[in-house]
Amino acid sequence: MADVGIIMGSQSDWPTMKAAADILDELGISYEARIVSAHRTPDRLWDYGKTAVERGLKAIVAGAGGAAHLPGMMASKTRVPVIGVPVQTKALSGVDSLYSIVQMPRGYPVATMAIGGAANAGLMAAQILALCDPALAERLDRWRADLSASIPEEPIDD
Ligand code: RP5
Repeated sequence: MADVGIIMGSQSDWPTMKAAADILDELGISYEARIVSAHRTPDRLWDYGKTAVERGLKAIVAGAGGAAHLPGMMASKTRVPVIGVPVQTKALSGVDSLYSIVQMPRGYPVATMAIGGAANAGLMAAQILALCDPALAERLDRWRADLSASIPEEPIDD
């Protein structure tokens, strides 16, 4: 059984959303990746949201582009926290996706990441899970310390 669901509106979102999967792999967190479109497969969206709690999902990372209704619709269907990733688009550079995801009405929040911010979505899911998983918390602390240590104090010429 997976702890995190990574869902996206289209196969074309996967190159973006894979960054969330990569982070979860690094941190040893189980996940499933599914194509669930708000517009093209609404029944799949409904079933996914309806069964999310009973299937044991603890966070859902949802990415979509353009008229990006997937994260918000998923948040309306389950109390599992939904982390939204606006996928970059050609016509409007992903601002359309961002606005579609971030402006949720009171009662149904989506934790919205930056445009293309799937890696941070994976980290946010990890931080939620770490609240109740001391071993994961330790791995996450180490991951953050390693990142910090990799930043040089002084810039170098190229
Ligand atoms: C959205 O429309 C998807 O999330 C995707 O970002 C965008 C384009 O989808 P495709 O036409 O590439 O399938 O539903």
